[in-house]
Amino acid sequence: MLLKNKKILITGVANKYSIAAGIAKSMFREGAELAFTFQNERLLKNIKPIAEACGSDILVECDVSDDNSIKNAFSSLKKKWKTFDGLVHSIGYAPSDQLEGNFVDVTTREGFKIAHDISSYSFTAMAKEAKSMLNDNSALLTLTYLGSIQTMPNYNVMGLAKASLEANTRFLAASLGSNNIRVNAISAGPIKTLAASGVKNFRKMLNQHSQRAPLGRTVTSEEVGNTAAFLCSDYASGITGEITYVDAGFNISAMPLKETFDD
Ligand code: NAD
Ligand code: 0WE
Repeated sequence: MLLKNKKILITGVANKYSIAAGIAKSMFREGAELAFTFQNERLLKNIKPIAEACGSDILVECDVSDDNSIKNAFSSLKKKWKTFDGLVHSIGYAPSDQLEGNFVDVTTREGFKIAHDISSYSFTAMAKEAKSMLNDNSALLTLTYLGSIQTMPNYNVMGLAKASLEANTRFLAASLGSNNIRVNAISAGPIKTLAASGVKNFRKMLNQHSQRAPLGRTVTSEEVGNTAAFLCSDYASGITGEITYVDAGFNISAMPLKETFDD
């Protein structure tokens, strides 16, 4: 029970395929008490059964594009939890027109602004509101992707936003270290979630991933969840400002596995 007596707030569950749902499952198994935020009413019906399965009846609306919504979310949470021990940020968004085509041709000022606002600034914004409610030995965690440091087709401005999110993780770690709050990120391999479902050639990307990754496969949300549970637990008390790859080793591999050359 890695997370016994830990209260953890989970953002970014859209449905059962969400990485945040895999994280919730692992954290609940490890004894954490959970609360959830949801982006809007439309998603509430998907999240309710997931929260219920994790023994939670704390569901608060939080649209991170709106400062008031963030403020209201934390004041609602405060009625249930005076203090808590962890926050999982599993939120990313860019307008769909930014995620298809040649980077320099499709990227706009507005698309750039939205991607960075929702995918990076929101982590700072939530940390700002959470700070006064976080206990000693708390942990913040966000989700990033390899597109922050390597190029690939179509990820485009999201890559820039993830680079910002990773720097954000380091600056938050430096900023909150003296409060004994750790801040880390998981860089997950590609997983078929709602955010991935509209992406062109996603199936082909999953195949490429399996061929190049040392483990010869993709990863699951539950595997990301297990690492998330560790990073938010006291077993990770010496880790902060770090990006941990949960990608079956893909990021260390420059070529497909030997076997794929043989045929
Ligand atoms: P998902 O669609 O299940 O989750 C994305 C979440 O972002 C949704 O719950 C959505 O409600 C939330 N969101 C978007 N705009 C928001 C707003 N304005 N306010 C509040 N919430 C908002 O997809 P996912 O793949 O689970 O994505 C979760 C995180 O994991 C994202 O940061 C994503 O970039 C990252 N990630 C995903 C993959 C992948 O391949 N699926 C890989 C690495 C990292
Ligand atoms: O971070 C992500 C998802 C990012 C994402 C996806 C969407 C699709 C729907 C952000 N915003 C939106 N907006 C939408 O309207 N991933 C790591 C998954 C992902 O997305 C890609 C990928 C991978 C991998 C987009 C293009 C290329 C690869």
